[in-house]
Amino acid sequence: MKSQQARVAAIHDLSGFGRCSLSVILPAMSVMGIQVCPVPTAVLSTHTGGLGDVVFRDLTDYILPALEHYAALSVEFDCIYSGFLGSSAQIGHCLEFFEQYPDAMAVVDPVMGDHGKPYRTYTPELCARMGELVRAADLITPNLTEAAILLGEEYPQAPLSHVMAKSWLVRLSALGPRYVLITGVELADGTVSNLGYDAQRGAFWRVACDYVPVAYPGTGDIYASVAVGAMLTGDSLPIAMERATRFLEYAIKTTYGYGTDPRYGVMLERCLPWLTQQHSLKGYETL
Ligand code: PXL
Repeated sequence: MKSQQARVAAIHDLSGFGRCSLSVILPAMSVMGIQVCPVPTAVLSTHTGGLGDVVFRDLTDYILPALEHYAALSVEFDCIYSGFLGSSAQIGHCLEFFEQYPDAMAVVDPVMGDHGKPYRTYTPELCARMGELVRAADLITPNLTEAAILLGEEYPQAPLSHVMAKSWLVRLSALGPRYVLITGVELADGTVSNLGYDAQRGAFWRVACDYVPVAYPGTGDIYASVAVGAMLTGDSLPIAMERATRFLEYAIKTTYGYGTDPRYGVMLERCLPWLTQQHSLKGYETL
């Protein structure tokens, strides 16, 4: 059963409030014309970023039966995209998804932490096993915190030189993935940039972001889903990176202008139509 539209299995949590994970991935990719099939790893009342006592229901025992059902139906996927995982056993289940669909693009957003710290539910064991998943990926989208954890490096306290940034990209790709995207990197040239590397072409890219003095949850999920959605609909890597970066700049600035509680996430609903429009994207640079 091959569909005309790209079809993605998204193995992420479903957080009811706070605009992250499946709650933002589904609308963002859908509006780009991609069919997203959610495979929830856990159901949470909110994200884990400062909204109090989260109600958390683990769905570890759901993932493999769901995979078996899709295989029995001969449903095909163009991409398997994993994100926030609720237990270390789920790493193995994601690997089984990748094995069942060897032709699908394997995307791993190695969700583990932000701002130099792991998220509350991410144990050292879960972080260690995330490396296994990264080895099986074609494309990974860590933020700088996650890149440091994957490389066993300290979170950088000073801006990264271009040489260091390139070395991190190459070392991450040496773990397995052809494409590496690192988000939110403060570079020594004074910019905060999203970086990209295509190991097959030996090509390094960067897209500089406008700085806004506030951090919203879910922006990494939106970045990864728009960048992956753009690649699945034919964009080159640097254009996909730029589309995702420009969209987030727009969503963050829209939200910042209203002064809403940052823990509630970006006002995605107001901004989604941007993703249906043509934009002239020519702001990427080589790194
Ligand atoms: O956006 C990453 C993310 C996804 N899922 C949950 C989270 C977070 C970040 O805080 O808490 C449940």
